[in-house]
Amino acid sequence: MIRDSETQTLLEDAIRRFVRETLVPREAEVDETDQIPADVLAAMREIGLFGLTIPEAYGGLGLTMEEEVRVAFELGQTSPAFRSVIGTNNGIGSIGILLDGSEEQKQHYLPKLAAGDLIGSFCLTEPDAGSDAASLKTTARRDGDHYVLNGTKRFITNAPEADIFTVMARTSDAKGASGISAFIVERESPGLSLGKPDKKMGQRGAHTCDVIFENCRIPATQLIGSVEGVGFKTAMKVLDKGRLHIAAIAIGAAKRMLRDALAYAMERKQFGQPIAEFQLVQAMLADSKTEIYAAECMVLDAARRRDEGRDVSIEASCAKYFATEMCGRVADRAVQVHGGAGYISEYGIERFYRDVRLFRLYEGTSQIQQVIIARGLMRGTEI
Ligand code: COS
Repeated sequence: MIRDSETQTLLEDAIRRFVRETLVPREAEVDETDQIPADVLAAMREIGLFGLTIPEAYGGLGLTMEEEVRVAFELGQTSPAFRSVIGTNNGIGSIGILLDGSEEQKQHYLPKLAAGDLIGSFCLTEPDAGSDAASLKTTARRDGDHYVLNGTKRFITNAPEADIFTVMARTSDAKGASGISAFIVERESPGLSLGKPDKKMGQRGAHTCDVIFENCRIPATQLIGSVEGVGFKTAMKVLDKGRLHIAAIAIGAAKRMLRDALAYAMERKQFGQPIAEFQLVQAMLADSKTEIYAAECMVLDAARRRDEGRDVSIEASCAKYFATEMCGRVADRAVQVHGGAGYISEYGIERFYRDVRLFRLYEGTSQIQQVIIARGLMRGTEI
Protein backbone atom coordinates (compact mmCIF):
# COMPACT_ATOMS: atom_id res chain seq x y z
CA MET A 1 0.00 0.00 0.00
CA ILE A 2 1.24 3.50 -0.76
CA ARG A 3 0.69 5.65 2.30
CA ASP A 4 -0.22 9.26 1.83
CA SER A 5 2.85 11.40 2.25
CA GLU A 6 1.67 12.78 5.59
CA THR A 7 1.38 9.29 7.15
CA GLN A 8 4.77 8.33 5.75
CA THR A 9 6.32 11.50 7.19
CA LEU A 10 4.77 10.71 10.58
CA LEU A 11 6.22 7.20 10.42
CA GLU A 12 9.69 8.47 9.52
CA ASP A 13 9.50 11.09 12.31
CA ALA A 14 8.46 8.42 14.83
CA ILE A 15 11.35 6.16 13.81
CA ARG A 16 13.80 9.10 13.92
CA ARG A 17 12.67 9.93 17.47
CA PHE A 18 12.85 6.28 18.52
CA VAL A 19 16.38 6.00 17.13
CA ARG A 20 17.61 9.16 18.83
CA GLU A 21 15.81 8.81 22.15
CA THR A 22 15.77 5.04 22.72
CA LEU A 23 18.47 3.38 20.62
CA VAL A 24 21.39 5.82 20.43
CA PRO A 25 21.76 6.07 24.25
CA ARG A 26 22.06 2.24 24.45
CA GLU A 27 24.68 1.75 21.69
CA ALA A 28 27.75 1.40 23.93
CA GLU A 29 25.90 -0.95 26.29
CA VAL A 30 24.93 -3.22 23.38
CA ASP A 31 28.53 -3.29 22.13
CA GLU A 32 29.83 -4.15 25.58
CA THR A 33 27.25 -6.77 26.53
CA ASP A 34 26.69 -8.24 23.04
CA GLN A 35 22.95 -8.20 23.80
CA ILE A 36 20.02 -6.03 22.81
CA PRO A 37 18.32 -5.19 26.14
CA ALA A 38 14.92 -6.84 26.65
CA ASP A 39 13.16 -3.49 27.17
CA VAL A 40 14.49 -2.23 23.81
CA LEU A 41 13.28 -5.40 22.07
CA ALA A 42 9.87 -4.96 23.69
CA ALA A 43 9.72 -1.33 22.50
CA MET A 44 10.66 -2.43 18.96
CA ARG A 45 7.83 -4.96 18.98
CA GLU A 46 5.44 -2.39 20.36
CA ILE A 47 5.97 0.11 17.54
CA GLY A 48 5.72 -2.57 14.87
CA LEU A 49 9.34 -2.68 13.72
CA PHE A 50 9.28 -6.45 13.14
CA GLY A 51 6.53 -6.17 10.54
CA LEU A 52 7.45 -3.07 8.55
CA THR A 53 7.50 -4.82 5.19
CA ILE A 54 5.03 -7.65 5.72
CA PRO A 55 1.71 -6.82 3.99
CA GLU A 56 -1.14 -5.49 6.08
CA ALA A 57 -3.21 -8.56 5.19
CA TYR A 58 -0.69 -10.58 7.24
CA GLY A 59 -0.46 -8.16 10.14
CA GLY A 60 2.43 -5.95 9.05
CA LEU A 61 2.66 -2.31 7.97
CA GLY A 62 3.10 -3.30 4.31
CA LEU A 63 5.62 -0.62 3.39
CA THR A 64 6.45 -0.22 -0.29
CA MET A 65 10.12 -0.50 -1.22
CA GLU A 66 10.44 3.28 -1.36
CA GLU A 67 8.81 3.65 2.04
CA GLU A 68 11.02 0.88 3.40
CA VAL A 69 14.28 2.48 2.23
CA ARG A 70 13.18 5.85 3.64
CA VAL A 71 12.60 4.19 7.01
CA ALA A 72 15.95 2.41 6.66
CA PHE A 73 17.70 5.78 6.15
CA GLU A 74 16.51 6.59 9.69
CA LEU A 75 17.01 3.17 11.28
CA GLY A 76 20.54 3.05 9.88
CA GLN A 77 21.54 6.03 12.01
CA THR A 78 22.34 3.92 15.05
CA SER A 79 24.28 0.71 15.72
CA PRO A 80 23.47 -1.75 12.92
CA ALA A 81 22.89 -4.45 15.55
CA PHE A 82 19.48 -2.94 16.36
CA ARG A 83 18.47 -3.15 12.70
CA SER A 84 19.85 -6.65 12.42
CA VAL A 85 17.48 -7.97 15.07
CA ILE A 86 14.44 -6.86 13.06
CA GLY A 87 16.21 -7.23 9.71
CA THR A 88 15.57 -10.89 9.04
CA ASN A 89 11.83 -10.69 9.88
CA ASN A 90 11.45 -7.77 7.49
CA GLY A 91 13.87 -9.16 4.94
CA ILE A 92 15.66 -12.39 4.17
CA GLY A 93 13.77 -14.38 6.85
CA SER A 94 10.31 -13.57 5.47
CA ILE A 95 10.59 -12.55 1.80
CA GLY A 96 10.97 -16.11 0.51
CA ILE A 97 7.67 -17.08 2.16
CA LEU A 98 6.03 -13.89 0.96
CA LEU A 99 7.19 -14.20 -2.66
CA ASP A 100 6.92 -17.92 -3.28
CA GLY A 101 5.19 -19.50 -0.26
CA SER A 102 1.70 -21.05 -0.37
CA GLU A 103 -1.24 -19.09 1.01
CA GLU A 104 -1.34 -21.50 3.93
CA GLN A 105 2.35 -20.88 4.73
CA LYS A 106 1.83 -17.13 4.54
CA GLN A 107 -1.22 -17.26 6.85
CA HIS A 108 0.61 -19.46 9.30
CA TYR A 109 3.96 -17.68 9.56
CA LEU A 110 3.77 -14.07 8.38
CA PRO A 111 1.50 -12.64 11.12
CA LYS A 112 3.76 -14.11 13.80
CA LEU A 113 6.87 -12.75 12.07
CA ALA A 114 5.20 -9.34 11.72
CA ALA A 115 4.40 -9.27 15.43
CA GLY A 116 7.93 -10.33 16.38
CA ASP A 117 6.49 -13.44 18.08
CA LEU A 118 8.65 -15.56 15.78
CA ILE A 119 12.15 -14.69 14.58
CA GLY A 120 12.95 -15.68 11.00
CA SER A 121 16.33 -16.53 9.52
CA PHE A 122 17.80 -17.35 6.08
CA CYS A 123 20.12 -20.33 5.52
CA LEU A 124 21.99 -20.16 2.21
CA THR A 125 25.71 -19.91 3.04
CA GLU A 126 27.66 -23.06 3.89
CA PRO A 127 31.28 -23.74 4.88
CA ASP A 128 32.17 -24.40 1.21
CA ALA A 129 29.47 -22.34 -0.51
CA GLY A 130 29.65 -18.58 0.13
CA SER A 131 29.83 -16.39 -2.97
CA ASP A 132 29.27 -19.51 -5.08
CA ALA A 133 25.88 -20.10 -3.49
CA ALA A 134 24.70 -22.56 -6.17
CA SER A 135 27.41 -25.01 -5.10
CA LEU A 136 25.69 -25.63 -1.77
CA LYS A 137 25.76 -29.23 -0.54
CA THR A 138 22.98 -29.49 2.05
CA THR A 139 20.54 -32.14 0.88
CA ALA A 140 16.80 -32.62 1.37
CA ARG A 141 15.75 -36.16 0.48
CA ARG A 142 12.06 -36.92 0.04
CA ASP A 143 10.84 -39.69 2.34
CA GLY A 144 7.08 -40.23 2.04
CA ASP A 145 5.31 -37.18 3.45
CA HIS A 146 8.58 -35.75 4.76
CA TYR A 147 11.93 -34.40 3.65
CA VAL A 148 15.11 -35.36 5.48
CA LEU A 149 17.77 -32.63 5.60
CA ASN A 150 21.50 -33.09 6.06
CA GLY A 151 24.21 -30.43 5.97
CA THR A 152 25.61 -27.35 7.70
CA LYS A 153 24.80 -23.68 7.15
CA ARG A 154 27.29 -21.01 8.22
CA PHE A 155 27.29 -17.41 9.57
CA ILE A 156 23.48 -17.46 9.80
CA THR A 157 22.18 -14.10 11.03
CA ASN A 158 19.86 -14.29 14.05
CA ALA A 159 20.10 -18.11 14.06
CA PRO A 160 20.71 -18.25 17.84
CA GLU A 161 17.33 -16.54 18.40
CA ALA A 162 15.46 -17.86 15.35
CA ASP A 163 12.24 -19.87 15.46
CA ILE A 164 12.01 -20.56 11.72
CA PHE A 165 14.63 -20.85 9.00
CA THR A 166 14.27 -20.49 5.22
CA VAL A 167 16.68 -23.22 4.14
CA MET A 168 18.07 -23.79 0.65
CA ALA A 169 18.89 -27.45 0.06
CA ARG A 170 19.52 -29.81 -2.80
CA THR A 171 16.54 -32.02 -3.73
CA SER A 172 18.05 -33.64 -6.82
CA ASP A 173 21.38 -34.57 -8.32
CA ALA A 174 20.96 -31.86 -10.97
CA LYS A 175 24.09 -29.71 -10.91
CA GLY A 176 24.09 -26.08 -9.77
CA ALA A 177 21.06 -23.94 -9.20
CA SER A 178 18.40 -26.18 -10.74
CA GLY A 179 18.72 -28.89 -8.07
CA ILE A 180 18.01 -26.51 -5.19
CA SER A 181 14.72 -26.11 -3.30
CA ALA A 182 13.71 -23.84 -0.42
CA PHE A 183 12.06 -24.97 2.81
CA ILE A 184 10.66 -23.51 5.99
CA VAL A 185 12.27 -25.37 8.88
CA GLU A 186 11.08 -24.86 12.43
CA ARG A 187 13.64 -24.62 15.25
CA GLU A 188 12.14 -27.55 17.12
CA SER A 189 12.42 -29.94 14.15
CA PRO A 190 14.17 -33.16 15.21
CA GLY A 191 17.77 -33.21 13.95
CA LEU A 192 18.29 -29.43 13.91
CA SER A 193 21.00 -28.03 16.16
CA LEU A 194 22.99 -24.80 16.44
CA GLY A 195 26.71 -24.15 16.61
CA LYS A 196 28.35 -21.78 19.08
CA PRO A 197 27.66 -18.07 18.44
CA ASP A 198 30.41 -16.60 16.21
CA LYS A 199 32.79 -14.03 17.71
CA LYS A 200 32.66 -11.11 15.31
CA MET A 201 34.64 -7.94 14.56
CA GLY A 202 31.60 -5.75 15.14
CA GLN A 203 27.82 -5.58 15.17
CA ARG A 204 27.86 -6.99 18.69
CA GLY A 205 24.32 -7.66 19.82
CA ALA A 206 23.54 -9.19 16.41
CA HIS A 207 24.29 -12.89 16.51
CA THR A 208 25.30 -15.50 13.96
CA CYS A 209 26.10 -19.19 14.21
CA ASP A 210 26.08 -22.46 12.27
CA VAL A 211 22.79 -24.27 11.73
CA ILE A 212 23.31 -28.03 11.53
CA PHE A 213 20.91 -30.56 10.02
CA GLU A 214 21.44 -34.22 10.90
CA ASN A 215 18.66 -36.35 9.46
CA CYS A 216 16.36 -33.44 10.21
CA ARG A 217 12.78 -34.49 9.34
CA ILE A 218 10.29 -31.89 8.23
CA PRO A 219 6.82 -32.30 6.70
CA ALA A 220 6.81 -32.15 2.88
CA THR A 221 4.34 -29.25 3.14
CA GLN A 222 7.27 -27.07 4.29
CA LEU A 223 8.59 -26.86 0.72
CA ILE A 224 8.36 -23.24 -0.48
CA GLY A 225 6.69 -23.11 -3.87
CA SER A 226 4.67 -25.92 -5.39
CA VAL A 227 7.57 -27.63 -7.17
CA GLU A 228 11.12 -28.65 -6.33
CA GLY A 229 14.09 -27.00 -8.03
CA VAL A 230 13.12 -23.32 -7.85
CA GLY A 231 14.68 -22.58 -4.46
CA PHE A 232 17.78 -20.89 -5.84
CA LYS A 233 15.63 -18.40 -7.74
CA THR A 234 13.65 -17.77 -4.56
CA ALA A 235 16.94 -17.05 -2.77
CA MET A 236 18.11 -14.68 -5.49
CA LYS A 237 14.81 -12.76 -5.46
CA VAL A 238 15.09 -12.50 -1.68
CA LEU A 239 18.58 -11.07 -2.05
CA ASP A 240 17.52 -8.55 -4.72
CA LYS A 241 15.24 -6.97 -2.16
CA GLY A 242 17.61 -7.50 0.77
CA ARG A 243 20.44 -5.76 -1.08
CA LEU A 244 18.40 -2.61 -1.56
CA HIS A 245 17.59 -2.61 2.13
CA ILE A 246 21.26 -3.00 3.11
CA ALA A 247 22.18 -0.15 0.75
CA ALA A 248 19.64 2.07 2.53
CA ILE A 249 20.94 1.07 5.97
CA ALA A 250 24.50 1.88 4.83
CA ILE A 251 23.30 5.35 3.82
CA GLY A 252 21.75 5.86 7.28
CA ALA A 253 25.00 4.81 8.95
CA ALA A 254 27.02 7.13 6.69
CA LYS A 255 24.72 10.04 7.62
CA ARG A 256 25.23 9.37 11.30
CA MET A 257 29.02 9.16 10.95
CA LEU A 258 29.12 12.38 8.93
CA ARG A 259 26.96 14.13 11.54
CA ASP A 260 29.29 12.95 14.33
CA ALA A 261 32.40 13.94 12.35
CA LEU A 262 30.95 17.38 11.62
CA ALA A 263 30.04 17.97 15.27
CA TYR A 264 33.53 16.97 16.35
CA ALA A 265 35.21 19.12 13.69
CA MET A 266 33.20 22.18 14.72
CA GLU A 267 34.05 21.73 18.36
CA ARG A 268 37.64 20.53 18.31
CA LYS A 269 40.11 23.42 18.16
CA GLN A 270 43.68 23.25 16.84
CA PHE A 271 45.97 26.04 15.69
CA GLY A 272 43.58 28.45 17.37
CA GLN A 273 40.38 27.55 15.51
CA PRO A 274 37.85 24.71 15.03
CA ILE A 275 39.36 22.12 12.72
CA ALA A 276 36.22 22.41 10.53
CA GLU A 277 37.68 25.72 9.34
CA PHE A 278 40.59 23.90 7.69
CA GLN A 279 40.03 23.14 4.04
CA LEU A 280 41.58 19.68 4.19
CA VAL A 281 39.02 18.74 6.85
CA GLN A 282 36.27 20.44 4.84
CA ALA A 283 37.20 18.29 1.85
CA MET A 284 36.58 15.13 3.87
CA LEU A 285 33.19 16.41 5.05
CA ALA A 286 32.20 17.58 1.56
CA ASP A 287 33.23 14.33 -0.13
CA SER A 288 31.17 12.37 2.40
CA LYS A 289 28.05 14.51 1.89
CA THR A 290 28.39 14.29 -1.89
CA GLU A 291 28.71 10.51 -1.90
CA ILE A 292 25.83 10.06 0.57
CA TYR A 293 23.63 12.19 -1.69
CA ALA A 294 24.58 10.16 -4.77
CA ALA A 295 23.85 6.87 -2.99
CA GLU A 296 20.54 8.16 -1.65
CA CYS A 297 19.36 9.17 -5.15
CA MET A 298 20.42 5.78 -6.49
CA VAL A 299 18.64 3.76 -3.82
CA LEU A 300 15.45 5.79 -4.09
CA ASP A 301 15.41 5.36 -7.87
CA ALA A 302 15.94 1.59 -7.63
CA ALA A 303 13.25 1.34 -4.93
CA ARG A 304 10.73 3.22 -7.09
CA ARG A 305 11.50 0.95 -10.05
CA ARG A 306 10.85 -2.10 -7.87
CA ASP A 307 7.56 -0.60 -6.72
CA GLU A 308 6.62 -0.24 -10.40
CA GLY A 309 7.08 -4.01 -10.72
CA ARG A 310 10.30 -3.81 -12.72
CA ASP A 311 13.20 -6.25 -12.38
CA VAL A 312 15.80 -4.41 -10.29
CA SER A 313 18.37 -7.15 -9.88
CA ILE A 314 21.09 -5.04 -11.54
CA GLU A 315 20.03 -1.78 -9.88
CA ALA A 316 19.94 -3.50 -6.47
CA SER A 317 23.51 -4.70 -7.00
CA CYS A 318 24.63 -1.23 -8.19
CA ALA A 319 23.01 0.31 -5.12
CA LYS A 320 24.43 -2.19 -2.65
CA TYR A 321 27.88 -1.98 -4.19
CA PHE A 322 28.03 1.81 -4.31
CA ALA A 323 26.28 2.57 -1.00
CA THR A 324 28.25 0.08 1.10
CA GLU A 325 31.63 1.03 -0.41
CA MET A 326 30.67 4.68 0.08
CA CYS A 327 29.81 3.93 3.71
CA GLY A 328 33.27 2.41 4.19
CA ARG A 329 34.91 5.56 2.82
CA VAL A 330 32.74 7.79 5.03
CA ALA A 331 33.65 5.67 8.07
CA ASP A 332 37.33 5.99 7.28
CA ARG A 333 37.07 9.78 6.87
CA ALA A 334 35.01 10.08 10.07
CA VAL A 335 37.77 8.33 12.03
CA GLN A 336 40.35 10.57 10.32
CA VAL A 337 38.45 13.75 11.26
CA HIS A 338 38.36 12.53 14.87
CA GLY A 339 42.16 12.04 14.85
CA GLY A 340 43.43 10.04 17.84
CA ALA A 341 39.95 10.20 19.40
CA GLY A 342 38.69 8.19 16.43
CA TYR A 343 40.65 5.22 17.73
CA ILE A 344 39.26 5.39 21.27
CA SER A 345 36.09 3.47 22.01
CA GLU A 346 34.58 6.20 24.20
CA TYR A 347 33.95 8.32 21.09
CA GLY A 348 31.89 5.62 19.36
CA ILE A 349 33.19 6.25 15.88
CA GLU A 350 35.58 3.29 16.05
CA ARG A 351 32.56 1.09 16.83
CA PHE A 352 30.80 2.30 13.68
CA TYR A 353 33.99 1.74 11.70
CA ARG A 354 33.97 -1.92 12.78
CA ASP A 355 30.20 -2.33 12.45
CA VAL A 356 29.84 -1.03 8.88
CA ARG A 357 32.63 -3.24 7.53
CA LEU A 358 30.12 -6.07 7.33
CA PHE A 359 27.95 -4.18 4.81
CA ARG A 360 30.50 -4.89 2.07
CA LEU A 361 30.45 -8.61 2.84
CA TYR A 362 27.00 -9.91 3.64
CA GLU A 363 24.09 -10.40 1.22
CA GLY A 364 26.78 -10.64 -1.47
CA THR A 365 30.28 -9.12 -1.39
CA SER A 366 31.10 -6.03 -3.44
CA GLN A 367 32.85 -8.32 -5.90
CA ILE A 368 29.71 -10.44 -6.35
CA GLN A 369 27.70 -7.26 -7.01
CA GLN A 370 30.27 -6.34 -9.67
CA VAL A 371 29.88 -9.79 -11.25
CA ILE A 372 26.07 -9.45 -11.31
CA ILE A 373 26.29 -5.95 -12.84
CA ALA A 374 28.84 -6.95 -15.50
CA ARG A 375 26.87 -10.08 -16.45
CA GLY A 376 23.77 -7.93 -16.79
CA LEU A 377 25.62 -5.60 -19.14
CA MET A 378 26.78 -8.54 -21.25
CA ARG A 379 23.15 -9.73 -21.46
CA GLY A 380 22.08 -6.31 -22.74
CA THR A 381 21.00 -4.40 -19.62
CA GLU A 382 20.32 -0.79 -20.57
CA ILE A 383 23.35 1.42 -19.84
N1 COS B 1 16.12 -13.33 -9.70
C1 COS B 1 15.57 -14.45 -10.24
N2 COS B 1 16.31 -15.46 -10.76
C2 COS B 1 17.65 -15.32 -10.74
C3 COS B 1 18.29 -14.19 -10.21
C4 COS B 1 17.47 -13.15 -9.68
N3 COS B 1 18.00 -12.05 -9.15
N4 COS B 1 19.62 -14.34 -10.33
C5 COS B 1 19.83 -15.52 -10.92
N5 COS B 1 18.63 -16.11 -11.17
C6 COS B 1 18.40 -17.40 -11.85
C7 COS B 1 19.06 -17.40 -13.21
O1 COS B 1 18.22 -16.83 -14.19
C8 COS B 1 19.32 -18.86 -13.44
O2 COS B 1 18.13 -19.47 -13.88
P1 COS B 1 18.09 -20.39 -15.22
O3 COS B 1 19.06 -21.50 -14.95
O4 COS B 1 16.67 -20.82 -15.31
O5 COS B 1 18.54 -19.48 -16.31
C9 COS B 1 19.62 -19.39 -12.04
O6 COS B 1 19.03 -18.45 -11.12
C10 COS B 1 21.10 -19.50 -11.79
O7 COS B 1 21.66 -18.21 -11.97
P2 COS B 1 23.19 -18.01 -12.36
O8 COS B 1 23.52 -18.92 -13.52
O9 COS B 1 23.43 -16.56 -12.53
O10 COS B 1 23.93 -18.60 -11.07
P3 COS B 1 25.46 -18.59 -10.66
O11 COS B 1 25.75 -19.85 -9.97
O12 COS B 1 26.33 -18.21 -11.81
O13 COS B 1 25.59 -17.47 -9.49
C11 COS B 1 25.50 -15.44 -8.24
C12 COS B 1 24.93 -16.33 -9.36
C13 COS B 1 26.99 -15.36 -8.18
C14 COS B 1 24.91 -14.09 -8.55
C15 COS B 1 24.92 -15.97 -6.88
O14 COS B 1 25.50 -17.20 -6.54
C16 COS B 1 25.10 -15.00 -5.75
O15 COS B 1 24.32 -14.04 -5.59
N6 COS B 1 26.11 -15.23 -4.86
C17 COS B 1 26.25 -14.48 -3.66
C18 COS B 1 25.45 -15.13 -2.58
C19 COS B 1 25.20 -14.20 -1.46
O16 COS B 1 24.79 -13.06 -1.63
N7 COS B 1 25.42 -14.70 -0.26
C20 COS B 1 25.23 -13.89 0.89
C21 COS B 1 24.73 -14.71 1.96
S1 COS B 1 23.06 -14.75 2.09
S2 COS B 1 22.76 -13.37 3.47
